[in-house]
Amino acid sequence: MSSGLYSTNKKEFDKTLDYSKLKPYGDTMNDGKVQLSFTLPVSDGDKACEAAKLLAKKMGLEEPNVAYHSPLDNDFTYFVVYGSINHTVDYNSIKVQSVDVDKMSMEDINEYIKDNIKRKVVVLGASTGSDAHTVGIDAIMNMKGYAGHYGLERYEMIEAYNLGSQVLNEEFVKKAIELKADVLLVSQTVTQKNIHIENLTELVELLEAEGIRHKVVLICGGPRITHELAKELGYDAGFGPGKYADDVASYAVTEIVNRKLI
Ligand code: B12
Repeated sequence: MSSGLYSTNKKEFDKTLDYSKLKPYGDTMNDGKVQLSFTLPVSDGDKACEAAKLLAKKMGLEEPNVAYHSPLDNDFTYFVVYGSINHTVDYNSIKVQSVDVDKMSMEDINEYIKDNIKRKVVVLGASTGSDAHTVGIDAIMNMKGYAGHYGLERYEMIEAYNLGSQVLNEEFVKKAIELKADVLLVSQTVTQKNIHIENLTELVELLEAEGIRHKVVLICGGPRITHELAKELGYDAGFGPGKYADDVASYAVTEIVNRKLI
C-alpha cells in the first residue's frame, strides 16, 4: 500500500504493524486473513463443502468459510476458502537473491548497445528438452511481446532467434556455436520430477564441454524459476513471472559489457 488512497507511511496508518511478526492483511492489520483455492475429486454439495472446511482447518486456517464452490464436472469441485492464520514471519531477517540491474526501456537498450557494444547482440532462445510450453519464451522473444512489453525481435540492435519448444540441448548448443550467440535464453515450465533441474544442468555441462560457457550470458526462465535457483545451477540469471523482454535485455546487455564479452 505505497500508493493510492493510503499512500502515507504504513506504520503511521496502523501502529500495530510489526515487520518482525508479519501476518497477512485482510480487513484490519494483523487479522491474518487468507484465501485459498483448490479442487477436490468429489461431487459438489454440503458434504464436499464440509470436507473443504476440514482440510482448511488441518492446513492451519482458523474459522474457515467456503466463500465459493463450483462443480468442474460431476466428480470434481472447485473451492475458494476464506479464513485466518496465526503464523507470522520475520520480514527483517529475509534475504533474497535478485537480479541487480537498472531496468532500461527498449529505446535505451538499443542506444546502450550502439554506444557500448557497437554491433547487434545475438540472442538465441528455446524451450528445451521435452518441454512443450512455448508461451513463456514467446512472451520474451516474439515481436508483439507480452503484457505491453515488446519482445526481443522488435529490438533494432538485437538479432533474436527463437527455436520454439522441445529443442534438445545438443541442438541448442550447436545452434549457439553456429550463430556465435552472445546470449542464451532457456525456458522451462514443466517441473514434475525435477525434470527442469536435470535438463538445465545438462545444458551447462554441454556448454562447458564445448568450452563456450564463459563466452555467453546464460539465462533461464519460467514460472518456477528463481534467480537463486538459476545461480545454483550455474546460470548467470533466472527470471520468473512478471518479468519481460526489457528486464532480460537490460540484464543481458549490461552483463555483456561488464564481463567484456564484446
Ligand atoms: C498453455 C499450457 C499448456 C499448453 C502449451 C501450449 C504452448 N504452445 O505453450 C499445452 C496444452 C500444450 C500444455 C501441455 C502440457 N502441460 Co501445460 N500448461 C499450460 C498453462 C495452462 C499455461 C502456461 C502458459 O502459457 N503461461 C503463460 C506464460 C506467459 O507464463 P510463463 O511461462 O510463466 O512465462 C513468463 C515467465 O515465467 C517468464 N519466462 C518464461 N520462460 C522464460 C524464459 C526466459 C529465458 C526468461 C528470461 C523468462 C521466461 O516470462 C514470461 C512472461 O512473464 C499452464 C497452467 C497455468 N495456468 O499456468 C499449464 C502447466 C504449465 N502445464 C502443465 C503440465 C503438467 C503439462 C503437461 C505435462 C500435461 C500432460 N500431462 O500432458 C503437458 C506438457 C507436455 C510437455 N512435453 O511439455 C503443468 C506443469 C506442472 C509442473 N510444475 O510441472 C501446468 C502448471 C498445469 C498444472 N497446473 O498442472 N500445457
